Amino acid sequence: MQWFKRHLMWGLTAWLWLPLAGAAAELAVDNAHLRLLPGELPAAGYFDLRNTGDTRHVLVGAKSAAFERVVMHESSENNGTASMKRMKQLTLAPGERVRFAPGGYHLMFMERTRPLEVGDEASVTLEFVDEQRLPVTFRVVSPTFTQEE
Ligand SMILES: [Cu+2]
Repeated sequence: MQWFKRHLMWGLTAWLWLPLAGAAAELAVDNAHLRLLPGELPAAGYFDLRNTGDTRHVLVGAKSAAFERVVMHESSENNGTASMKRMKQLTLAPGERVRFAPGGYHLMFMERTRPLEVGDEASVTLEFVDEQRLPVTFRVVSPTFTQEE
């Protein structure tokens, strides 16, 4: 019985880690930062996401213990009016690189669960189809921060 239990545990551990290892090995994130806004306004998450593998990956959302909810948005401008809409998923082809940046794709972090200050780090998990997860550390930046190219 002891033998069986140990092998069952190893089996479960391997099973839990395989999808994560698969995603983490084929996806890379650069320049992850979270722009705070005053008061209760949502914070915006920006980053570069690269698919370094040879299969496609589909981003479906994100989670963070520091916020109640995280949603994916796409900003657009029509006749001078800025708006944003909810994105359900974003597909990255093999070798594709997608930039989450002001005026385009972004993550919206709603309702802080704890105080955050400029200079802090926030742990975020990017979620992909097939239960794949990618942990990313976001640097907390000020409302006026603009990324250098
Ligand atoms: Cu938004």
